[in-house]
Amino acid sequence: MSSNFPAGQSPESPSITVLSGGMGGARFLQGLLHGLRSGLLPFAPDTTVNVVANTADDLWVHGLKVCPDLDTVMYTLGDGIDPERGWGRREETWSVKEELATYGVEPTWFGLGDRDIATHLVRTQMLEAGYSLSAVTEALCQRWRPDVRLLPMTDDRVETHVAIGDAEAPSGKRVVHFQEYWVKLRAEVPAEALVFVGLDQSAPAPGVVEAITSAALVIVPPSNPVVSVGTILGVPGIREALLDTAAPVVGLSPIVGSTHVRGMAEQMLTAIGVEVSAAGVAGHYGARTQGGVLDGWLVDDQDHEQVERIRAGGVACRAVPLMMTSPEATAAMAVAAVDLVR
Ligand code: FO1
Repeated sequence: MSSNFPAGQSPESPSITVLSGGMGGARFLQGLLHGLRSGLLPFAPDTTVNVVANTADDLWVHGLKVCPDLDTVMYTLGDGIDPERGWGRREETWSVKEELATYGVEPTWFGLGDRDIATHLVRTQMLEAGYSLSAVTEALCQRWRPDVRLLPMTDDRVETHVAIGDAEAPSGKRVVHFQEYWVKLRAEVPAEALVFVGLDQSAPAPGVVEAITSAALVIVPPSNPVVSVGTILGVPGIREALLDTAAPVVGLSPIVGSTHVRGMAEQMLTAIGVEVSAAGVAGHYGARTQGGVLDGWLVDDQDHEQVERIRAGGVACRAVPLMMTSPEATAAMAVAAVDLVR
């Protein structure tokens, strides 16, 4: 019954579903769409791409709801992103931020640009009027037209908090919001533990489970395996959908050599005791045949010696260039990912 399918999808039209964080996922999506729309992938060029995006980076700041990963995907695919920063708007100005700092209003360490603030004002007003985050995201995408169906992983409030050492604290620790850890502390102190506030009580947003169970292919891009993909997998019902789907699930390693390409995956993997390597992340996600999520895993050429170990873990594996240096290079990665599991 096509009524079981989300709007715009029917049993006939296959879709590709991507579980995405912010910058890494957005850059991968640029290449995937480039490859798909130019016929480089073995899918109809008009195949729908669903994006299930992480929302645990979200935070309330200056009374506004900020959704970094949703906005990074939306701005990147809608051609509004600042290419140098990789987040926020290009042609941005910072008058409001400067005025807030002059008032001495914290946090001064989190940069909200004037154009970006308009997005948060629209989102906050709609949330306060009773719209769900999914409805807000759909409305914002009417303007940005990102060429994907952008779905928050959940409409419920979930926040990643990080426990760090604090000599002054009686417990020797204090907990900060993920954004404070990443933006203010620059992830320069060890993350001793991660707390995913609200995650266990959250539910998949409308269309998320169907986007996974009705997909022809599910991709885990080189997003942060702990605080982006890990949080998506932590929403009750999403892991089950990945085990149920007839689609192959293929991932691309965010770790090349002994560290992340960008971001703070190394610190996050270390916080949860996972080996910081392509094979370590593959083992953390697990083979779908053994209750995990992966059927296939691409590693970078320089990690080719880990391929056998990953295959031994029940996951198909190949070493290819994994540097997303251009949409064409990223499209080649997407082609390799599809080839690995078809
Ligand atoms: N990242 C920074 O390094 N500094 C910032 O001041 C900053 C502000 C910011 C505002 C809106 C937004 O959507 C993203 C922002 N980011 C900033 C990036 C953000 O921390 C990351 O996109 C993710 O949360 C981590 O991947």
